[in-house]
Amino acid sequence: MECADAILFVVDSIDGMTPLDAEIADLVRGSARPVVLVVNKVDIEGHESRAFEFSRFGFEHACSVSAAHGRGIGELVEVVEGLLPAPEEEPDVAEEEAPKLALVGRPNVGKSSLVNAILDDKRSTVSEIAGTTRDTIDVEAVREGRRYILCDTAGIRHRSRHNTSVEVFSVMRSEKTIRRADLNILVIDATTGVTMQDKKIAGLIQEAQKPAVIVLNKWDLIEKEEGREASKLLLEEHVEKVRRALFFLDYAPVVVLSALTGENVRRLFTMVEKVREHARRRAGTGELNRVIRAAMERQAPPIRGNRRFKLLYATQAKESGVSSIAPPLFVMFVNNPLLLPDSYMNYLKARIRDKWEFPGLPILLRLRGRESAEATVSD
Ligand SMILES: Nc1nc2c(ncn2[C@@H]2O[C@H](COP(=O)(O)OP(=O)(O)O)[C@@H](O)[C@H]2O)c(=O)[nH]1
Ligand SMILES: [Mg+2]
Repeated sequence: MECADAILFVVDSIDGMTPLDAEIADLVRGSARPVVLVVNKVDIEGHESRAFEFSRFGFEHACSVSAAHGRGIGELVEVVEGLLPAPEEEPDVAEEEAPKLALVGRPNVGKSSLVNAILDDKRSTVSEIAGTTRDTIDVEAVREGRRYILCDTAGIRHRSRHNTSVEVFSVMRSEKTIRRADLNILVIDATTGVTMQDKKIAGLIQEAQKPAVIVLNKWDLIEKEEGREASKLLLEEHVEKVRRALFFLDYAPVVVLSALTGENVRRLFTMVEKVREHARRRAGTGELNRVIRAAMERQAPPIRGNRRFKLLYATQAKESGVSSIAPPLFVMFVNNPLLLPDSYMNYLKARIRDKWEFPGLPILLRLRGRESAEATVSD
């Protein structure tokens, strides 16, 4: 009790109150620690009344649970969270590591032009980074006191008749860049729209489960073609087309801009910051469990071989230090991870996204079983 931040005082509702319980209650009261009275073995709603006699102990916080069936665990976790000391202050933004923003996309979509547009922008100050790899050219940009590292996929300038091998090569290089990045900026040429190769690169981002923003570049050419006013009306349509073609990267917001004129480049950074902010957000355990339980009530998980999936509780994991823009990771403690199909995992992720949005971020959901050490991760 001395080294605890909080004490869970567990009693057995089937045995009822015993003299030993009363003794322990006195001990616990003298500990000067927050105490939660946990009345266990309340397996069904109808047994709630068994918990009443323990209210005589007079503890401020009490929960009835069934450890065997996972009943009331989410509520218990919520109560405990409320009693624990506040988490340590978030680190100062300025002290944070600069996120690596990779510009990826097929040749000639305007990646290097976009880097130059950022560097030319009065709001940026820039310095090249020593030790740049062969695959990318990295530069540091500072905007409004925030540092970023821009990784431009080095151009493949030599011409080749074996076009396809060059393309495969560039996709392979993209893969490496994508995995190294904290956030990928997938550049698409607005005049051509999404091509097969764009889809391949987008697929790599999705597989790598990386934060992403899609840039629809060369908008000045659409304006020139259609006229400024008319192109405004076309904007939604173009964005919709990109979304439909890259539906599997649905978490990535789309920013329309022109690297040539520099128009809307600022919006790209606003978006990157928005993604970063959401990466720092944490869903409260209580609310998360309510959202997931409501989703499960609306649509129950399928039964597999007469075994029913059971959720004990869910929580958002802390994964600090992994990346300055880490995707949100949720862990669900369940009876058996194998009982939940991927389609249902995706359903739950969609409900989490309805509630917390997480723009630009893939939602990671991990199941942890209590019957065995098995755990599965879904994309
Ligand atoms: N009109 C227009 N041309 C652009 C834009 N961005 C890039 N370009 C042109 O597209 C070509 C390829 O650009 P580059 O930045 O080298 O593409 P990268 O291969 O993706 O790095 C160059 O001729 C650029 O001038 C843009 O926003 N508008
Ligand atoms: Mg280039």
